Amino acid sequence: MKYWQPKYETMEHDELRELQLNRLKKTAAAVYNNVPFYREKFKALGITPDDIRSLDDIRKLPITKKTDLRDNYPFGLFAVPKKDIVRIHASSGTSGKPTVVGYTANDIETWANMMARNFTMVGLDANDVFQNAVNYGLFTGGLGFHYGIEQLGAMAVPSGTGNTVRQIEMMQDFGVTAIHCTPSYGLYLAETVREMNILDKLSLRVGCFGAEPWSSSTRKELEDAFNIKAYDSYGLSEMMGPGIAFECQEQDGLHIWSDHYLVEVLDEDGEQVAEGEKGELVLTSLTKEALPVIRYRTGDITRLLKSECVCGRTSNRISRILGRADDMLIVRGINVFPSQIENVLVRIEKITDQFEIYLDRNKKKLDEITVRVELDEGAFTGEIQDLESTKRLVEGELKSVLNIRANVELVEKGTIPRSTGKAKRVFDRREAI
Ligand code: ADP
Ligand code: K
Ligand code: ZN
Repeated sequence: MKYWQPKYETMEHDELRELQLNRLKKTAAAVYNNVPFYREKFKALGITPDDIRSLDDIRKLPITKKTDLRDNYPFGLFAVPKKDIVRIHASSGTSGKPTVVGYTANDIETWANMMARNFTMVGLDANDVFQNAVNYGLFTGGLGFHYGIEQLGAMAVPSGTGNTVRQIEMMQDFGVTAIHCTPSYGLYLAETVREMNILDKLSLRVGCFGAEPWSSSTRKELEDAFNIKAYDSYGLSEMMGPGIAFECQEQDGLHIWSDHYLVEVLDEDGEQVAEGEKGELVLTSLTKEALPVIRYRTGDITRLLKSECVCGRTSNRISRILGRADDMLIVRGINVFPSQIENVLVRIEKITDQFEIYLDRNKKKLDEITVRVELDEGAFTGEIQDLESTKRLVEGELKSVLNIRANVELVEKGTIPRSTGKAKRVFDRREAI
């Protein structure tokens, strides 16, 4: 089987644009009628959903930012009654609270079909055994992939993260043919496979890697180490989760599903860039029911590519993600905003509000985050125990907000340079993967 939903995947351009326009009108009406935040925004701009007459009219619509989700935490942007929500997920917010996203039963079905499209696109089917080695729970990567694997009819192995040797045993024992994880964890798995010297006992054919940026040299490394084809999987919670854009077997850009999303790539002034130019990916959901989002600034830098592709799919295509437009860091696939860290630190008494963030890659090729903080004068009694307990307190608070472990390094007050302008707080010492 070549396509999962051929009607939509190969839809002729004019027909696709017409479908997009109808869906855009419906989405604009849904947010106008059901989400006070958007109704206010429309009013302030002096528009109503009736002003959408062509796809170009997207420019009339308001922009949505991550902070808008935070300001309407947790369910304020939902467009359906709570009883119609069957699941929520969450991702990192810019500070304090996470960003909560919701799904109706139809949304879950749409998402599962989108994932099944992706899997079919990279040559998987019901015969495959698919290990999903990412965090289950509130993150979208676990259940998002899981439902797609089941939709395809393949065998899901919900291994989650951790215990690398056991992960590899599972691959071997269950005859795993496809795996999903972050590219950096993929590199570590690959190294462990090499050490265990069992590559010839594995049946892997396909790897799907995402949640963080990676390069073509990492692709080569992963493909050689596992003897697989490695594909880039892109997504974000606000637009559903992973799988909204995915590479096909050409491995030359990602198909972004145009029947579900309207794609814009904008420059800093909010103008559409020319095809092939870099800009920020801005997405409008066209079919989401629970949380329709208009012109969402993803913060991700990409290029719009020609939509024609050898594989026959007619969707928009984008290049791999080239960077971020904001200060968001991605640590082990998890989004981290310096403002989240700042928010934690200012609430803790024994330290000053000066801090620095160091990012490194450890021997296992996994990201490590170290936060250097200053002890406040008078907070230190001279007891080592006291230092230990302060360090543990800060580490605990950071862990609960960031969802990943951060090392804390305590330094004397005055050690961190005070800046007169914008402080340089982040020192990313990781090599690109
Ligand atoms: P996910 O679990 O899919 O990472 P989040 O909403 O937590 O979802 O994070 C989304 C962000 O992760 C994106 O905006 C992007 O910055 C980053 N990201 C996700 N997939 C990729 C990818 N394939 N390449 C580069 N960055 C990615
Ligand atoms: K991420
Ligand atoms: Zn293609």
